[in-house]
Amino acid sequence: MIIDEKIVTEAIASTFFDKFKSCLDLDVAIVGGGPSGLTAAWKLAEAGRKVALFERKLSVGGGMWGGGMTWTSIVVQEEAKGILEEAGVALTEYKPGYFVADSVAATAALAYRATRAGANVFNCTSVEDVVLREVDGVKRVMGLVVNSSPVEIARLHVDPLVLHCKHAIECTGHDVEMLKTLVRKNGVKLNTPSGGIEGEQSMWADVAEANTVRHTREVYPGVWVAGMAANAAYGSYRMGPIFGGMLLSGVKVAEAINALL
Ligand code: 48F
Repeated sequence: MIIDEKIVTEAIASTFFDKFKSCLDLDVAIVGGGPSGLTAAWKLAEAGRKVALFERKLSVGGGMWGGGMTWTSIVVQEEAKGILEEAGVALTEYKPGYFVADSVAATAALAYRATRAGANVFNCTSVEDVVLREVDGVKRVMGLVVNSSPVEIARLHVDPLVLHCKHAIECTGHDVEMLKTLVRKNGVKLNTPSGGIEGEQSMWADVAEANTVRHTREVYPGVWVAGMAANAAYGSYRMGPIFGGMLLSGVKVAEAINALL
């Protein structure tokens, strides 16, 4: 076969734009491709929902690749180990209740399961704003405003593009970036004790892990928080490289949204 570069180019352009066009009306849009976002994408796609995940960086995986301090092992507790096993990740019990996995294998497995289940992943794509609508006197987030990450990094003056969704999941981690934009630009009240973003506290792994799952919920009409963003929104602690809460949070948000669709 003689390879024609034009056909390679055409294959990329047409399949990518078909994928993008098919995502203009989503069941669920996920912002951030760390462990919580990838798990939510996997479970929602597996349930047959139209889902897309937008990740600013070239690679999905967020803070999971690097284990603890770049030492590439992660720990999960008993309640979450089944999620990694289901994804095909090998785990060993280090001490009773503490299960260890290779962080690269775990991240790759979540990304594979999400995409294989049918989630559309757009890497190198930054979410810079949300779409708001008022329905029956209640404002609701109805979509995302996205731009190419290189455009954002180079600070080029290029307008973004927009897609609609029934539900958006804020999975941007410690920075809780999408929620901050929603509050800063619109002065809206969130479903939190203060009505604003409570902010993340220092390290307390035990409490933080339970709270990550407890705080996974709808924080504003149309917007759900999961993973570290749930702790930042509702004011709980950080937990470092134990990842069970992130995985369980991804499953919880997927199940909660799936039940509404
Ligand atoms: O931080 P991250 O891994 O979030 P997570 O799923 O997991 C947290 C853990 O990794 C770790 C921890 C657990 O033990 O404390 O930190 O809650 O992934 C967040 C992803 O969101 C992307 C960012 O690049 C990262 O990959 N992100 C952040 N802001 C945006 C974004 C944005 N505006 N648009 C698109 N992606």
